[in-house]
Amino acid sequence: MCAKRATNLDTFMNGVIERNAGETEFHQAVREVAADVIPWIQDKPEYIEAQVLERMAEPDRIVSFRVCWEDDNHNIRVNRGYRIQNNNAIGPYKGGLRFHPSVTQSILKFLAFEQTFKNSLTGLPMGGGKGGADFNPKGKSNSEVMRFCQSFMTELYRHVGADTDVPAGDIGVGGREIGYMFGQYKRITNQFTGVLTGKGLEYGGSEMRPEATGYGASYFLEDMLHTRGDAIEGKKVVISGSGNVATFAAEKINHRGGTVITLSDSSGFVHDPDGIDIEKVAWIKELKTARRGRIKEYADHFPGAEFHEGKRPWHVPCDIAMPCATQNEISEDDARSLLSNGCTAVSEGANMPTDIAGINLFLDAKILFGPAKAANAGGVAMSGLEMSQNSERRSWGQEQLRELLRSTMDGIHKRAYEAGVEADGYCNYVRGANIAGFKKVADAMLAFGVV
Ligand code: NDP
Ligand code: 2IT
Repeated sequence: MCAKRATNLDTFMNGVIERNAGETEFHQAVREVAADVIPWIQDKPEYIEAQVLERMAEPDRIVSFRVCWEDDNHNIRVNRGYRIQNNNAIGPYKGGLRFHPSVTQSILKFLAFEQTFKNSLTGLPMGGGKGGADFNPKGKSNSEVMRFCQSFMTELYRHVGADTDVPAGDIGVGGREIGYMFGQYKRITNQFTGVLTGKGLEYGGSEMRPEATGYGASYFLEDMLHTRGDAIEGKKVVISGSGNVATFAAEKINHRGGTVITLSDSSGFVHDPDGIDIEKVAWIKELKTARRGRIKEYADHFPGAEFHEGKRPWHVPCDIAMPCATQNEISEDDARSLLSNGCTAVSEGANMPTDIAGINLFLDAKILFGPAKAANAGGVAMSGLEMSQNSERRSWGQEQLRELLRSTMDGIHKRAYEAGVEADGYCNYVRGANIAGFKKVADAMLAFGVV
């Protein structure tokens, strides 16, 4: 690794691929950042000599462990749990936990790497981490989920802490799972600390944390539109997913006078040309959280809506797209179809939802493209504010937090805009977010010397 300094993208990526064989999602996330950072550091030898990018692409620590639990039929089940502690140069490791059968080390490494830049962009003192397990919460009883979460925390607790590493939710980890894990952490350590965020309001959670990612991605979209003197009002918006991020994004788009025409889950998408209004969004939230149902049921319940099995929504004509489900859900073909149908803005609520070829098409077409590490940073930013409230042992009011979320997203937009605006006035927010996110972490690492 020492011989391959970050002076050339291919040489750098060959090293990353060799050391992380088969971890394609991790390669993709690193390549996307390196493609912007390597040209930018060419006239900044301090970063090249200190091998800062190489160090950022090598997690500080990877913890992997067995999680045993007993299902309702008394079968013993075995899953694999992880925590990737990527970088704590600017604050304790911070990032979500994902419970999904597709979870691998590669996926969590890409997420922990991205989180490092995202957290830096928020302006708050948080390092980057991510974790989770290949556990599938779908179809499991509450008792099974509780036993899994307790077993998971029985190992994780020794690696985390309010000043060390503060996990939160992600796919498959919401309020229910955070509650079970916090309860187990408290039971094992006999300490009530801010070790997790996304907690319930009764036990140290923050107002606005559930809303923060989806609302934040809509605010980022709004900030991008404002640079062109435009607004969300009157726009047709295609959204994927129907979980935490998607439903709160849909709610905020409605507040701003936009029309949401699709939502989805892993079985397919629903298209409602009349618009998925606030009442319908509330119905979906109840369906997906309390009843743990499928989006297909929406089309049975609301006349005029159609369910498209096994399909993604990107071929439905729209003005704006908000991918809010999972990684690589917008392929090059999907991006082409969005562009040819007139889409002029994309705000990524999910992490790495657009593949590199898709991103390049959007940038070449010079549409407004808000990359995940900027657009969805509202969630982790509100987690940072939950940490502050926990440290103070006080809870701030909803109105104050609502304003803080809005101003934090403005700050993220400003940092990405200033580092990404080009000579012709077009803003490449991908480059802006990568460079602004990199600089703060890199400067902290330089201050520490060789560690
Ligand atoms: P949820 O578990 O609440 O919802 C996930 C949604 O995405 C569900 O509708 C789910 O469908 C769908 N989905 C998940 N995996 C797939 C897949 N492989 N193919 C198609 N659809 C899929 O998660 P969140 O809303 O919290 O997370 C969504 C995205 O946002 C993720 O990329 C996450 O990393 C990102 N994110 C989340 C933040 C947060 O604060 N929660 C913060 C920043 C980013 P189904 O029900 O069928 O599984
Ligand atoms: O991807 C993300 O930013 C999250 N899942 C939220 C992380 C957090 O610590 O709130």
